[in-house]
Amino acid sequence: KWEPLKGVGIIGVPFEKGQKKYGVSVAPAAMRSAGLIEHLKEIDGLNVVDYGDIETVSSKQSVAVNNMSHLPTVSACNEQLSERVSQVLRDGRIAVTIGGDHSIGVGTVDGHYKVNEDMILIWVDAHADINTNKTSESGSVHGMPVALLVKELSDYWPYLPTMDWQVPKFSIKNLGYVGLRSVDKYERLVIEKYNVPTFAMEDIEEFGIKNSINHILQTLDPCLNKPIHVSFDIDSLDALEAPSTGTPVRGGLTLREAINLMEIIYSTGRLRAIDLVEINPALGNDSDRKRTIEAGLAVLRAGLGFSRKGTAPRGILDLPIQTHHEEDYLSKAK
Ligand code: 4U7
Ligand code: MN
Ligand code: MN
Ligand code: MN
Repeated sequence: KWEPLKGVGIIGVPFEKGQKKYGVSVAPAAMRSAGLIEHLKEIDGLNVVDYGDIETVSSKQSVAVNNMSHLPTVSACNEQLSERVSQVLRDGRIAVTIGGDHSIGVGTVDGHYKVNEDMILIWVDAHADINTNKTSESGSVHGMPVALLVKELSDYWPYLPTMDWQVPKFSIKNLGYVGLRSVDKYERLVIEKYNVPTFAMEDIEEFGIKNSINHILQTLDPCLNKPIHVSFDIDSLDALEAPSTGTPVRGGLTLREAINLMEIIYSTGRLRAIDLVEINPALGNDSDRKRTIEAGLAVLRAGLGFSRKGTAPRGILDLPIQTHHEEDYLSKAK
């Protein structure tokens, strides 16, 4: 079942219609110019293929669903994205998707589910993103992706024009949360009703990040054989670590905790998809922007096998021997 992985495939999603602020759509370009591909290629033995960006176009369809902004446009983007994620996974690569706002989680998880129905989903976020259009206070779809995906909530939605391509089949029993600290009342109701394994910030205080993620993995996948999808919202990090994001909440994960979380998930050998969303390079000053992008890169690298303790060169058992050629002396003397 676990054919050897060929490496990773990168997908950019310059999309921001799932929320109201300008700028999240610039993140894939900002991450690429910060050296995303080069940094990932530096990870020992990792083969990286860039699958490019999803074309995001504003839908001409004018159907409007109550309290759900830009649904046709969100839907069109996700339909393409789902296809692309499936493609990357079928190519034998880990699908790494760079958002974009978190509404794109609909497409990434749908695309993963279509390739492997066994998948489990770890939603790392300050927010639960499990509102329906009836419970949302904002009408922004980036607060609704989980509710759109899970089959148990399908009866709580009206018919959604343009969304026929997406049939919610993923079970809420395969979902876990890490990092929550801004949960709406009805979202909490859903978490309790379905007993979703949830490590909110206060739970992470109590158990630590390592026990928290291990508990979720154990609960969702006791036989330790299911593919893992991590949907990582940069606002799960403390606002001091990742200030350039649309809905920052203070008191979040440290970068160390997030790196450790990703290292632990990587070490299972079963991580098959990572979404990195909600980085908004248009918010904050240069230093905020730089810090947020660097944090995102560090999270990705940890999830793809970068080791903080270093990696010795492959197949080499000793350091290079000194050769006292004349040229060496000459070049050193210069
Ligand atoms: B994000 C919110 F009301 N719950 O639904 C909502 F607090 O993808 C926030 O996690 C959603 O950044 C945040 O609008 C969406 C709000
Ligand atoms: Mn989110
Ligand atoms: Mn969030
Ligand atoms: Mn946000």
